[in-house]
Amino acid sequence: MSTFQSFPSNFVWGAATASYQIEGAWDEDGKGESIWDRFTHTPGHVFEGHTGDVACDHYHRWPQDIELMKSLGLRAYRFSIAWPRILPDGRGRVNQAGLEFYSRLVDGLLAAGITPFVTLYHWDLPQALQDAGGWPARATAEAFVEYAGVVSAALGDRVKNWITHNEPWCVSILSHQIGAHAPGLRDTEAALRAAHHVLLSHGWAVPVIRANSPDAEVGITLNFEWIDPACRSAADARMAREADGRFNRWFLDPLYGRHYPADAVAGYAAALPNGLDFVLPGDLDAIAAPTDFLGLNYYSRRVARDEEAADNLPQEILADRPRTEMGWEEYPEGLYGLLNWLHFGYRPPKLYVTENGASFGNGPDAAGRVADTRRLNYLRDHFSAARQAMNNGVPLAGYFVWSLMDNFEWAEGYRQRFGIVWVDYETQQRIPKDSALWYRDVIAANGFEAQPD
Ligand code: IFM
Repeated sequence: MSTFQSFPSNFVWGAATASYQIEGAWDEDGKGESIWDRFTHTPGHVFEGHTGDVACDHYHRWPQDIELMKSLGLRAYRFSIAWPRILPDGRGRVNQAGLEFYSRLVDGLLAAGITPFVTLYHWDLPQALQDAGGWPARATAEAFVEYAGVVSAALGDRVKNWITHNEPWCVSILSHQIGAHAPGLRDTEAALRAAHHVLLSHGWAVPVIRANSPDAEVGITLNFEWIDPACRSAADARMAREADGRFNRWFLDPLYGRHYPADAVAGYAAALPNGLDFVLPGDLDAIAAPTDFLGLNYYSRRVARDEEAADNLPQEILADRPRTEMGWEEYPEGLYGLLNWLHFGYRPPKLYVTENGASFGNGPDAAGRVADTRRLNYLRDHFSAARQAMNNGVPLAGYFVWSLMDNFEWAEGYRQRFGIVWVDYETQQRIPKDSALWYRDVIAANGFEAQPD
């Protein structure tokens, strides 16, 4: 019996990257400093002091990279714009050279028959705005709207798919509470202020982008974890609910007009002595601006476990699951669960998987082949999960593999490789891995064998 999983003919098969992770050219052609330039240039933040100064040198090699995408048959390419290339000081003076770089890239993609999906903010805030208070300051949300206006006015005639922000959880909590990403703060209240201003800037920018880019579709990308309690104890169930509130619903609920979730607000009470005083009248309406799609980034699930509970499972029995080299559990069922939950619970008009992929370090063998079988299997299992959710009526319109090529993996530097294309950082040679060649065939056939011989 055939197990061929076919997809709708207009399904958007793509791959994704982000500016700081691939471009390099960190100080060329009038670009201003970003918080990631500052963070990586300060010792102690990133694995072995790696930086994005050169990265994949995509700033200079983009024509070849478009050829690479074409050779894989990609229908769409999701990339982000480096804000400080456009507005080196965050606001005010526009750097035409920066706009021209992205304009050429967009033209090149369109000429190759590849639809550009532009993310406006994938974490490289101009350092000048950080110096003025960064995302915890409301003025940064105003600056974002100015930036979104400049970019959408310049590219909006050709770019018709816009993502305002990538992963507000990372921008706020990971960067301002946990301190693992730029600007490296450890302050929960600042993190929640940052989260609010990121969401607010999204809501304010939506009508501006629509005005500048007629017929465009506009959305936002959140990162989700599927969260399960470790066992059926009440304590674990509480932990799972709390993690879901902080990780998923804190961002999702306000976008869909439901305010910040009351249980999570209560859980943060100690960190918020002044409550949600940063939420001003009108903000929640602005954040809930109707969008055309929701982007979902999915990698793994989290198992919530109350360390203190007496009736809890021992930690060891939870550890025995396949994991990627990031230590993230491979759990395609979580993607299925999340797609159903988002569709039936929130009803976005359309969904995209804007990122999904896995870090495995396999490199070229003597013949130059990169046999990344585990990544290929990971992708196939997750595509299958997505297809199953679509069978339930989930309006999934496309899927972007993370990532087109190996690149700078933030605090992990270059030691984690998420690409379907191998990058030799010494020579900048690109080699499509087995997963890329398989993906090329999936796109060509618009589907795949779920259980290959
Ligand atoms: O590399 C990142 C990307 O920038 C955002 N989402 C998760 C990826 C893997 O960690």
